[in-house]
Amino acid sequence: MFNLVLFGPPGSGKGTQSTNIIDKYNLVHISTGDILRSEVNNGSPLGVEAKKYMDQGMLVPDEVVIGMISSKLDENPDVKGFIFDGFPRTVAQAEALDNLLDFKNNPIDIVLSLLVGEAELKTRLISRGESSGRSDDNEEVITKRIKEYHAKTSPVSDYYKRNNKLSEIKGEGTVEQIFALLSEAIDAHIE
Ligand code: B4P
Repeated sequence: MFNLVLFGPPGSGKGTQSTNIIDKYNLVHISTGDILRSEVNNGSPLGVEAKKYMDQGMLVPDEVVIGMISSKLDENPDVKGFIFDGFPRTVAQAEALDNLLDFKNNPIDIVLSLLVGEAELKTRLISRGESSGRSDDNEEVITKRIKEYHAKTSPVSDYYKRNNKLSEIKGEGTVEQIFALLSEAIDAHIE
């Protein structure tokens, strides 16, 4: 089994690059952002609760997200591996994920961290907001999401650095160039 975390600030290209990685390496994609948006669209109790946080650029509470991940792992018992996209976003989530995977004897193999400057992040997210209509892609909410990232999510990269799992990847350039760098890091790890 091969388990990969794709890490980075909002708009760093996690969702974009995950699509390429799952195709090439045949991994199951778990995106907490996608799962939460689908719950919001379905109007489920979880979605109604999550929307309050997402619309303000805040992280959804850990216990909600950890419960979602635990169910997804149980739904996919015999797979080649997972790509975790947008999860973990807090150190508590990272510890919970380690516990869930240790229990299954399939730890995280590699964490790929996309490095993108703040001006580029804002440009990308504002442009995505114009085409997608996502309620969290306007300037005010984007600023809050980036602040939330620095306060709560960026310590996750230190957590994985301490565990010797972190590889930093330049996340600016064309989608193809960045995918080539990600593939190189994955291939080096698999070989
Ligand atoms: P996510 O859905 O995870 O979204 P994201 O961080 O905004 O985007 P991503 O990094 O995937 O960027 P993308 O590829 O789309 O989170 C949304 C919200 O859900 C969070 O704010 C939070 O409230 C909640 N949430 C999710 N997970 C959570 C968790 N674990 N705990 C608590 N709350 C959680 O790229 C962005 C744009 O850039 C796209 O338009 C793309 O086309 C463009 N782009 C990508 N690569 C590019 C490149 N190389 N050059 C130019 N443009 C590029």
